Amino acid sequence: MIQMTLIQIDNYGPWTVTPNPRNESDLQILQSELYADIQRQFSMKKGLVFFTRFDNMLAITNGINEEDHRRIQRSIRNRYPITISMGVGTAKTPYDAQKIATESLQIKGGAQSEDRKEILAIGSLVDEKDSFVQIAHIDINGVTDSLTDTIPAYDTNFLVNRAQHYLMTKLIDKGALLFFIGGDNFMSPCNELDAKELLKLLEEIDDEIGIALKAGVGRGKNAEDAAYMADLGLEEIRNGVADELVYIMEKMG
Ligand SMILES: Nc1nc2c(ncn2[C@@H]2O[C@H](COP(=O)(O)OP(=O)(O)O)[C@@H](O)[C@H]2O)c(=O)[nH]1
Ligand SMILES: [Mg+2]
Repeated sequence: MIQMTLIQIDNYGPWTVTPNPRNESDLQILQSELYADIQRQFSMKKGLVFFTRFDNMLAITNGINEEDHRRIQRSIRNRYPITISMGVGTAKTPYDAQKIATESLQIKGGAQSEDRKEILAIGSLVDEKDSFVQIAHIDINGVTDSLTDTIPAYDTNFLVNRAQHYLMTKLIDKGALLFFIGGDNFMSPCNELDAKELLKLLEEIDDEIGIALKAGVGRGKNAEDAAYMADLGLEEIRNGVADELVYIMEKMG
């Protein structure tokens, strides 16, 4: 079972334009500082946050309990001009976990409701014995030589974005999510997806749009271990140790 938390800024839309529209650069600074802050706090408990839309972030939070979530909310309230609400859900697949997390929060009020403030809506929390996270760290082959050092920066960015869209489209059918994490890298929380299915999907994308991908897959009891194992798996492929496009590594307990 994977546990996911939706983190949502309360009433952010209205705040950005009240009393007058705030400078976009200031909003960008607020959003990126909030992301870094929330990442730091969840990572202390071995969680992992994806910036997603910045006003809405999704995190893998296996092992993080109610009081841990509340402490983060209080700390943000004390230091920022905004507050955050959270929804928590657990399921066999990451897609279903974030769906439950979202629904738990949605029934407590809208994102732009003036009455909804610092809600913590827990659908469910994962038990230690059932805790399992699988993450694929997916990377585009040879981006630096073939793109970054060769074509205009914006064109590379466009291509990375296209790869992301294809990956998201195929992964969602398997109950898996996909997040851009920088450079030419993506992370996919993908409990329940087996290596064969992932390999097939990467090969399809290469056939369809000519973008060659590889993936390290990590498994663990929490996001930190799973992501680290995924990184190690990817290194095996990069170093040519694993003669495959998908390589799995595990650390349970
Ligand atoms: N967030 C993140 N970015 C990475 C990671 N590894 C590489 N990158 C980024 O991806 C770029 C390309 O790296 P890499 O895929 O190793 O090189 P390639 O062989 O040219 O595709 C780097 O310049 C970084 O910006 C990683 O583990 N996490
Ligand atoms: Mg690469």
